[in-house]
Amino acid sequence: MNPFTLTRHLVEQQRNNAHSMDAELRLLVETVAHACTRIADLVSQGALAGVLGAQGTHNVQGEAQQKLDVIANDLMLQTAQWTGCLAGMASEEMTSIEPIPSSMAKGRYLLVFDPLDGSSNIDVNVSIGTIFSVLALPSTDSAASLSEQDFLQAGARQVAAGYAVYGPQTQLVLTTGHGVDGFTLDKRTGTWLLTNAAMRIPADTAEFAINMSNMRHWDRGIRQYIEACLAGETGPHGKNYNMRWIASMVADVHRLLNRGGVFMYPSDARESAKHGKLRLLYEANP
Ligand code: P6P
Repeated sequence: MNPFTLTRHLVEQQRNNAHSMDAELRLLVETVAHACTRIADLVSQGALAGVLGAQGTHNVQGEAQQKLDVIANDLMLQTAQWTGCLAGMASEEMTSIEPIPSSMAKGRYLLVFDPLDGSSNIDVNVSIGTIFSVLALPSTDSAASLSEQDFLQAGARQVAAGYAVYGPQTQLVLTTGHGVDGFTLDKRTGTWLLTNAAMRIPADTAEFAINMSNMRHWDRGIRQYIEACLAGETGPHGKNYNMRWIASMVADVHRLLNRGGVFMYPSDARESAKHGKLRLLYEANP
């Protein structure tokens, strides 16, 4: 059998969509997928590789960084920076943008990523993931004087996006603008194989994802919606629901892509959460 690999999928997408997908974007997506392969290996080793526990530092959001957060971040930088596809990178774990070293070839893309989403789950062996988003430089002359402003683009301007989820299987779900496709890592060969072509969120569902412990802080409208879900078949929705909250957005969203549902992290009355918790560039947009 000729397996349908990520490489073959991207070559066919480039052939069919040459106007929106060039060889550099194909190489960049494959390189990000390779970085996820390496991150998956370290995640699966955990204590055996000495990568668990806190780093002793905090990220720009003020969150305690885990060792694997920093390792995954550095892995992504080292794996992607040499490709000649990028003008720069930015991530949840870095306080400023990361231009490509002057000694390396540059390209017209920007890579934004959360190297390890769901860090609070690392040490208790619950699914976590890597989220990535690819943007194009807003203009060719931006490359010479790259700034944060070049990264602050609307989600609709992404040219590719996706995530890897490190769970019972290691899966990669991505789009280059032509549908969403899922791949499973064959760890024996280090190959991503197409296992979920043309993924679509099911129209019907019986699950919602929200952190219920924050309920007393929510706006009235959010509370009413969730109370209606909790009322089940005796309430306005006329059906019973399950609640799921993994505290790894990647894992919750992956379930939603497969089984339907809604993921919510609403802003609330607390000063620390009044703008919500999910970061636009490398969580919500991708
Ligand atoms: P809480 C992980 O840090 C994250 O950004 C998302 O992946 C996750 O859904 C959320 O935070 C969990 O937040 O407040 O429930 O721990």
